[in-house]
Amino acid sequence: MTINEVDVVVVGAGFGGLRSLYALRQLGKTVQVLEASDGVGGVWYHNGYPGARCDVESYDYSYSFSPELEQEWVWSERYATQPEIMRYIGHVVERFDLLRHIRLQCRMEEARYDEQAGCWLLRCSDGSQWRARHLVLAVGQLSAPKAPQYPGQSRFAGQTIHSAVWPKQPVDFSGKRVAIIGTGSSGMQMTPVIARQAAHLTVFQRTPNYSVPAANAPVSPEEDARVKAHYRQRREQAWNSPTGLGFMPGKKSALQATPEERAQVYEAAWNRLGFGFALTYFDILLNQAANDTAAEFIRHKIASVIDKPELRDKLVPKNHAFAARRPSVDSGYFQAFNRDNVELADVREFPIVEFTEKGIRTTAKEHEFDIIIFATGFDAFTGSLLKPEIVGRQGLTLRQKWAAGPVTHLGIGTSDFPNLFVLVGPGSPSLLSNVMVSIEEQIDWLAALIRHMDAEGVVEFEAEPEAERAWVEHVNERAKETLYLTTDSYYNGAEVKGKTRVFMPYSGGVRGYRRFLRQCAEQGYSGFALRKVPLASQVAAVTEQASA
Ligand code: NA7
Repeated sequence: MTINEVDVVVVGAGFGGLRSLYALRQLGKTVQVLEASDGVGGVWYHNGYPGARCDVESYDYSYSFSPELEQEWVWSERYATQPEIMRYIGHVVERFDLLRHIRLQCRMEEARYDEQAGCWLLRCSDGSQWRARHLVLAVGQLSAPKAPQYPGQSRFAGQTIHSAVWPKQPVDFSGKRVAIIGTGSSGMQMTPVIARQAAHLTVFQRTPNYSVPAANAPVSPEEDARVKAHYRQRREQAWNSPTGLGFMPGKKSALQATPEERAQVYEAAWNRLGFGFALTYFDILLNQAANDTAAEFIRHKIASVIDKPELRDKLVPKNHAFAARRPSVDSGYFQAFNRDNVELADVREFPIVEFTEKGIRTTAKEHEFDIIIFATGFDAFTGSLLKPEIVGRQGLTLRQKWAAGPVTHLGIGTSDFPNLFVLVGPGSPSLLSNVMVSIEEQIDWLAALIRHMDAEGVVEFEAEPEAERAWVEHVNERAKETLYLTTDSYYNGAEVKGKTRVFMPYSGGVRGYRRFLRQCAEQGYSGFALRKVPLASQVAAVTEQASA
């Protein structure tokens, strides 16, 4: 069996993988992208449910590496829909001639580090094998869908769909009785759209979620020209903002403002800012009392658009701090419940008992459906990283190494797994940031590291155990300053039963994170061992000398 040789293998052809491919090709490296599915686009390729839309503004959720690309691409809406994002991805792939380096329907099943040679050996689902100095895991943080298993699930005679494995053919909801299980961003986005098409829609809610209106709108040619005339400044602002979204936190504490002032500030943010609402005062995510003021405002806003009094109390979130789990940025979710054909099923009050041939039986009654949609989210952060067998030094697997939670230095590499680079994974700002900013920051940093390795004749880089212990501690310390630890969420591993409970993303912001990356590089990649001869070969040589 031939083993294909390249400098770098990138796993995943989503935004991260494509950007990695571009950056590493620019370095002059031979790069192979391996993608399990039959198309590029990663999570966007699969999440084609009705209403799927980015919750970050289009101009910010796009690549910044090419001013020409920035200028020529025209976004039609403030928040791009999934089809428009897919068109953008298609354009990027074609414009930068990326497709010929991507192998589709090729799932990396095993990666094994060859300690003597200092390179990775990969085995894939299509039988292909690869050898590469560097392995970049760009597998996504929300790409391993999860769904509960109910008794009788296979008995259901209708169609069952997961929001993250959406069929490529359009689903016809007209005249259908539809169920959505889950009220995270996916459930909240699809609800108003499906409600308009279906005969009847039942939304099964476990935890009422906070949401801020998207205030989505078409982009006018004037607006487009205005943004493009100052695109660099806009990017600078995003890079220098804590979340990469361009919003700077207010200088004041929410508790210093008078109730009238707060009402004004919150009202203005509510009508325009989406996620930026959480930064109106600097302490909304740091202090419970400050958070209460924002949460109270939102509860009032949500209740005010719900016509049915009996639903207000059920739909209004109350048991967790605003933004301690990811809020949604919606377009008419709560208003959808004013329709006669939309029903809420509260699974905390009446849990789902089983699936039947006709639908779902709760402790209250049997609901009949033609289509049941699982909008139940993902095994976040580590789900896709731990799926393949990744074997580092001495047979140690990544699953074993991270059994008590992911351990990385700077969210990038982990000891015993040299030349392995995790893109926007645990320990990096990742899902707490505009992920596009984080992707570009990290991959440009890796490209610089590889350039440095080449210049110095270094063949192996590896996180040092002491450095990764210190980084994990720092990630935890930063999280303790926030309200993120006050509730269960996918940030802390609570989304999957039995998953180790640790806080995974870095909450110190993209600006602070960039400082760490720069400092690390300036100090000769401190915290990473850089070796001109692979460690195992050095050890072998010393042993040989000693025995001679
Ligand atoms: P999320 O945000 O993880 O939401 C999943 C939803 O599914 C959430 O409301 C869950 O309730 C619910 N869920 C999960 N399991 C169950 C069961 N067993 N019964 C009832 N309800 C359940 O995933 P999304 O796909 O919506 O969004 C993912 C990200 O995409 C989002 O954060 C944005 O970044 C974009 P819970 O809250 O756990 O009680």
